[in-house]
Amino acid sequence: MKETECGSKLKIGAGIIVVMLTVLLSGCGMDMISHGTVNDETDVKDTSENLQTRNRLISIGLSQIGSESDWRMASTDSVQEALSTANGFDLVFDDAQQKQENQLKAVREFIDQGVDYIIIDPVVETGWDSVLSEARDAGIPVIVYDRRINVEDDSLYTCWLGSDFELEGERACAWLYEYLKSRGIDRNINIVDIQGTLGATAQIGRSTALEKAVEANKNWFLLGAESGDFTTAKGKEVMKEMIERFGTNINVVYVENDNMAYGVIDALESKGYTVGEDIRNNEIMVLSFDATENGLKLTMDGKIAADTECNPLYGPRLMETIYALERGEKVEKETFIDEEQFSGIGYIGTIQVRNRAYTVTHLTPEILDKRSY
Ligand code: GYE
Repeated sequence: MKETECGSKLKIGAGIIVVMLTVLLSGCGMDMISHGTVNDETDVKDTSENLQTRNRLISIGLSQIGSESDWRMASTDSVQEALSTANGFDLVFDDAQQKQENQLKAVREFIDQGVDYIIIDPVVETGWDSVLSEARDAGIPVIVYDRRINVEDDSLYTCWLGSDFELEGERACAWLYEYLKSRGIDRNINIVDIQGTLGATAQIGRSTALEKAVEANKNWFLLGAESGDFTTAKGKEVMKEMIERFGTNINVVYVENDNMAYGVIDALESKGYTVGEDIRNNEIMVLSFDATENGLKLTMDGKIAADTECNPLYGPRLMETIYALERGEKVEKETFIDEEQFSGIGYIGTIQVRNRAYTVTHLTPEILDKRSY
C-alpha cells in the first residue's frame, strides 16, 4: 500500500473511532435537541450494537440550495465542517444553483448511490412528494433544514430544523412600530417589500408578517412587493424599479435578506436618496434579515435600521441529529432555533410579539467583532 493511501485509510479509521466514541458518549450535546438522551443501560447496549453493525463512515447526500448570499455561504461552511470525515461522515455535497430541478436530480442521485441519509435545504416548499416517496421506498431517511417542505404526508421526512420565519418578520415589524411610537411619528408610512425567492419558507414567513402588520396598523401602506431572489444584484435591480414607480413616496424598505439590502442601499444612494432613520426628513429606512457580519456593519452605520437575525449555523445541529438517529433515538419532528435582533440606532430595548417581550440587542463594535460570518 502506498504511503498516502495508508495515511488516508488511517484517517478514515480514526474518523470511525471518533464517530463511534462521540455517538456513544454524547448523550446530550446540543441545546436544541431536547429529547431522547441515552438514559439507561439498555439504550447504551442497543447503541453500541447498532454502531458496530455500521462500522464505517455514515454516508450523507446533502442538497444545498445554492450560493446566493453570505448567509448561504456561512451555512455551507458550517455543514461541511461538521459533516466531516473526522466526525465520521462521508459527505456528498450538491449545490443546486437555486433551482429545484437540480435539487430533485441530486436527491435521485443520492438514492441511486444508496446513501445512509439525505439532507435537504429546499429552495421552495412545494414539489417534493414524489422524490421523497422514492427515498422512502429506498429506505433512506430524509432530514430537512432551514426552509421547509410542504408535502401531503409528513412522514415522508424524519424531521425539520429551522427558523420561525414569520416570527422574524413579526419582530422586524414590531421594531418599526416601537421606533415610530418612541419618536412620536404618526404620519402615513409607505413601505415596499423586496422579497426573497417566491415560495421559499423564508420569503413566505417574512412577507406574511409584513402583510399582517400593514393590516393591523391603519397608517401603514404597502406600496409594492417584488422578489429580488435573495441576491445583491437582483435586489438592486428591483429597488431601481421601485424608485421609478414610487420615488420619494417610499419611507421604509423592508428587505428580506442582507444581500438584497446591500443592493437596495446602493440603488437608493446612487439615485441621490439618503438611507437612514430620519423618515420625517425624507430619509429612507431599510430593515433587513440575517444579521451577517456585513449586514451588521451597515446596521452599525445606521444604514440598516434593524437587522433581524437568521442563524445559518446548521452543521453541529445536523451532526447531533444524525448521531441521535444512529443511537436509535427518536428525534423531534420540528426544532426551532432561537434568534436575536440588532439595531445600532434609535435604541429600542424590547419589543412585544405574540404576548412576549423580545430584547433588541444594541449593536456595539465588540459584538460586531465577534461575528464570524
Ligand atoms: O435569509 C437568505 C438566504 O433560507 C433563511 O436564504 C434562508 C435565506 C436567508 O439566501 O440570505
